[in-house]
Amino acid sequence: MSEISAAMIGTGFMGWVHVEALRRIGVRVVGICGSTPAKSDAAAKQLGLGRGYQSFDDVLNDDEVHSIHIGTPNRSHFEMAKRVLEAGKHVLCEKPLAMTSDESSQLVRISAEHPDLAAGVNYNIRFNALCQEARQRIQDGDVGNIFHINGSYVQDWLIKPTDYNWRVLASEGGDLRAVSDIGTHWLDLIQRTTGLEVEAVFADLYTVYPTRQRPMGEVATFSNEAAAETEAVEITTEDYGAILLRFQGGARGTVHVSQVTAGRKNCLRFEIAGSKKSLYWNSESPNELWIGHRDEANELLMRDPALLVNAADYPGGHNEGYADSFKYCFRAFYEYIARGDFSAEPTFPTFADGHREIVLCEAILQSHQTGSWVEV
Ligand code: SOE
Repeated sequence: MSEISAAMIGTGFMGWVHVEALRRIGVRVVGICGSTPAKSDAAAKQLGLGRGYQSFDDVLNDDEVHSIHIGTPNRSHFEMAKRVLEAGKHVLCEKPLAMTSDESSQLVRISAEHPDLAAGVNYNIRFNALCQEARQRIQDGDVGNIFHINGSYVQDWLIKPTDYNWRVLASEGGDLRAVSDIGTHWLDLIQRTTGLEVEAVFADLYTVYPTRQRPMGEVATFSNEAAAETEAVEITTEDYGAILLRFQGGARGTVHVSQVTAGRKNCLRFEIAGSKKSLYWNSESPNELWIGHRDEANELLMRDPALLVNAADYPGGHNEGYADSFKYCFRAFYEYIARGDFSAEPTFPTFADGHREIVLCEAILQSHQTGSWVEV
C-alpha cells in the first residue's frame, strides 16, 4: 500500500486515531489540517507528520495526497466530502456521513458520478474480529433463524451537566446525538452482522440535561477537565434513547443508547437469538464471543486466528481492541483501492451505508416526535 498517500482533516481524538491506524497499514500520511493553521502545525509536530496544512484548500490542492480522511465535527462532513470527491481524491469520512438524509443522498449521487474513487464512512466496529466471526457463522446458517436482536451502546462521558463537547449541540452534530453518534454504530454493526435491515422503528428519546455548562475554551472528546469559566447553553439533543426495532423477515429487536450511564466508558453489547444458538458480544471484552446453547454447555470463544473463519493479525492471547478495528477498516478501504476494480462489491462501509444510517436516524426522530411506529 506504499504508493497511496493520505491526509487527515481534524486534529481532535479522531484525527489521532486515524493517523495511527493509517501508519499501521503502511499508508503514508502526508499531513494534517486543523481548524486553524496553528492547530495544524501543532498536530503535525506532535504526530511527526511532514505538513501542517494552512487550509482545507491546501489539502485538496496537494498532488501528493490521493485520499483524504475527514474527522471534523459532523456539520462540515457534507461539504468536505463533496469537495474531496470533486477534487478527484478518495474519501473516508467519519460517521455520521452528513447532517441530513438530503445531504447524504447527494453524497451517494456524487460518489456514483466518480466511479473510480472510493468513498467510505468509518463504521469501524463491524471490523472487530469476533463481529466478523459472528457474521460468518450467521451466514453459514450456524445460528439458525434469527428471532430477536437486543443490545445497547452506553457511555458515561456526558453524565454531568458540566460535561460538554461540540457533539451536544444540534447545530454542530445534528438533531440527534446519542443515537447518531453511537447508536448508528450499533445499527450498522447489527445490520451488517445479521444481514437483516431494519424496516421499522419506535423510539423514545430523553434529554437529561436541557441545559449544560459550556466551557469558555475548547474541550476534547472524553475530556475530564473541569473548566474554570462556563456559560449556560440550551441542549436539544438526547442523552438517552430506547428504540424498538422490526427487521426484514420478521425478527424483532431493541437497542438503547446512553451517554449518561456511570461506569460504562464505551460499551457496545449485542445478543442475537437464533433458532439454534445465541451470540453475545461486548466491546469492552472484544476478544470473547459467547455462544449460547439450549441442550449443551455454552461456549466462550476466545479470539484466536487459528479458530476463526476470518484471519486476524495478532495470535490468540494477544488482545485486539478499539484501535485494531480502525486498522482493519482502513485496510479494507485501501486494499480495495489498490486492487483497482471499482466495479467490485466494496468491502468497507460505503456512502450508501452512511446514508442508510441517516435515514434511520430521521425515522427514529420522527417516531419519537409522533409517538408511533415509523417505517424506514
Ligand atoms: C464519542 O461518543 C465517540 O468518540 C464516538 O464519536 C465514536 O464513534 C465512538 O467510537 C467512541 O465514542
